[in-house]
Amino acid sequence: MAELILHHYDFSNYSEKVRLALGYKGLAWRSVIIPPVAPKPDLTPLTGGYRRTPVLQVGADIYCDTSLIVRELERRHPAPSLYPPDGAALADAITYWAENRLFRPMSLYVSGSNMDQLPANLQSDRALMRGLPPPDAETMRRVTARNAPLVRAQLPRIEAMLAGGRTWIAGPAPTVADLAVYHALWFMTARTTRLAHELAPYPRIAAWMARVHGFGHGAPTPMTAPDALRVAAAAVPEAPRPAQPFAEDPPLGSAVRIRADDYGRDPVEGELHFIDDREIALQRHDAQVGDVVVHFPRLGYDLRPVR
Ligand SMILES: N[C@@H](CCC(=O)N[C@@H](CS)C(=O)NCC(=O)O)C(=O)O
Repeated sequence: MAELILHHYDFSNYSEKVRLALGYKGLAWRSVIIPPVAPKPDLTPLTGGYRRTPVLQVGADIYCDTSLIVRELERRHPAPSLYPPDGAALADAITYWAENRLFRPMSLYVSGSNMDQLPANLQSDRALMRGLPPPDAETMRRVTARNAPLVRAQLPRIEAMLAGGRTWIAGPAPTVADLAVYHALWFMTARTTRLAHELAPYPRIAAWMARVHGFGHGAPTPMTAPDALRVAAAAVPEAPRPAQPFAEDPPLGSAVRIRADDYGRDPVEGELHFIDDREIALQRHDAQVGDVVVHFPRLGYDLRPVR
């Protein structure tokens, strides 16, 4: 069976979500460390332009965005489940809240509080990724001050989610929602303990974070980026499952372009290879790695025909 290859870097919180999913499922995987800022010359041949982190590679199949990556891990390795039938829909909704409403102010508060610890070009890269001018020190100070209260206002709500003896966020068993809420909070103290005082008043959060941390990261072994490209070049993409398009979707085999609908909107072009209510996959040819299929979640991505 083809190996699971995760393209990631250590302080990436979305990568932490996937590393914990690999740990929960007890999986072995290969670890390719990618740059935290663009350009990413060893990733682009695989994705065709998508630059966000992490990316999962299985042979010549490339999975973008953690909302698809964790589901793909579940499809390939169903047990133990992160999407139990009675909790999965609620877990998806909580995940959406955690990664949009909670994490955005968190990332601004944390980055603004740790400016002296971050790679010099990180803030300008992230601004460019959102189509904004690079922030100066005064702008960062104001952004930090605006976002700290938005984080602080939400922490008691998370503590409340764990009230009444609840062990996990979305029900009696762990779900993807535990990973989503955890990675947003993990980001707070991943680089420095400067903001640890924000979490200190919440004993249930602390005990629950220790439980999620306990999933571990599975069994990673390092792989170089050139070796990952060689794996893709030597593999052929897996045969697609039967497509289940909506009437409005472009036809299979037609030329399409897909991009994130929020930030990091670099487009990827190819032929529509598979589509259903959760996933969109494009086949593309790359001079370095040959034919690859790049998979995206349906929600959060903008799909258009190329005319
Ligand atoms: N919706 C995406 C968000 C991924 C994301 O924003 N990742 C951050 C790193 S944690 C990123 O891509 N930053 C820019 C970069 O790494 O180039 C997902 O779930 O994978």
